[in-house]
Amino acid sequence: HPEQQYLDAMARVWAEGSERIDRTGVGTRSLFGVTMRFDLSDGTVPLLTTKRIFWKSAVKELIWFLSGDTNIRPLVEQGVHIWTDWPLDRYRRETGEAIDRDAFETRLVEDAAFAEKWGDLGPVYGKQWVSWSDGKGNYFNQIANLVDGLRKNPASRRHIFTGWNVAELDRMALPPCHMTYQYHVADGRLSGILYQRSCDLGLGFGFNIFEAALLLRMLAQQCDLEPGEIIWMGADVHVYLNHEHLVAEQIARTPRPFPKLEFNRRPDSIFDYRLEDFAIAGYDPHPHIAAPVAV
Ligand code: DHF
Ligand code: TMP
Repeated sequence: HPEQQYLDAMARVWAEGSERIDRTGVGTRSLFGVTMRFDLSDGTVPLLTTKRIFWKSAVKELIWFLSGDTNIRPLVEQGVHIWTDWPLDRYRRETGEAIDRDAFETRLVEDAAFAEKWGDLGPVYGKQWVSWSDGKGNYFNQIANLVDGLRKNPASRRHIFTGWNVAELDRMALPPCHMTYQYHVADGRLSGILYQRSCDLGLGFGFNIFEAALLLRMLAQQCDLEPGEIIWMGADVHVYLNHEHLVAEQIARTPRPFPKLEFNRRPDSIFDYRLEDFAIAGYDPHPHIAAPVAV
């Protein structure tokens, strides 16, 4: 089963990873340089089955990236809480106010001015993907250029977009983790590589690999190509020390078949997808396992 690649990586990082105190202070075990490959040609997508992944949240996050937005307000409005901890942390640090998470989210939704001031992550993914600035008034839509390039010059070796804008890193709440994507067309099939500089195997990975596969399927649909493979290359691949229960439980489970993704329509452009366009069929995961996120 292709999910075994993930379970093996988890077990190996836990058993052999070098232990260090990381930026968050939680501590991790980490290995450097891990590769996984997932075949998408049969219509399946790598949505983990050894623990439920809230895949609708992942779809909403991907659509939010493509909208160019970097403010978490629209995510919170849609019931997606995965980014709340970072603006919340900044708010608490800068105001000294001991606001709880729910109250902070309520304020973001109800108060537009508050959300503008406190809900923004800085020039993260969305900004770099669709309106990378050269600082001289020129903006680059890397995603539109990618689609154009795949259509007009499929054999190119330059189908790349990246969030790693060196000039703006210091203004980002977090520098991009899933940072560079490259695509390749062969025999009418689209394949992709995601280079992830830093990977939280317990929490982030399940979202990151699924969204990379979704994006590939969307690009294939827009460019009239068949899906090939999604290849994942992780650099610092780690498990947080407070995820021991997650590792133990998850690697003891047997993976079930990956679900299939179908599109309910063909949107006019890569920027017009909505949640209702995605149909995930046959997703029958083991139960969710809660684990704390290191901020
Ligand atoms: N920091 C760290 N330490 N790990 C991350 O994975 C991470 N990911 C970020 C931002 N910073 C990060 C953005 N993506 C969750 C999933 C993805 C994500 C952030 C958080 C998460 O907490 N997932 C839980 C709960 C999901 C939910 O409530 O919907 C999970 O069990 O999947
Ligand atoms: P870092 O910036 O110090 O590397 O910390 C980022 C942490 O967040 C690290 O544990 C990796 C994790 N992460 C993911 O795994 N996937 C993601 O999509 C994001 C945003 C973060």
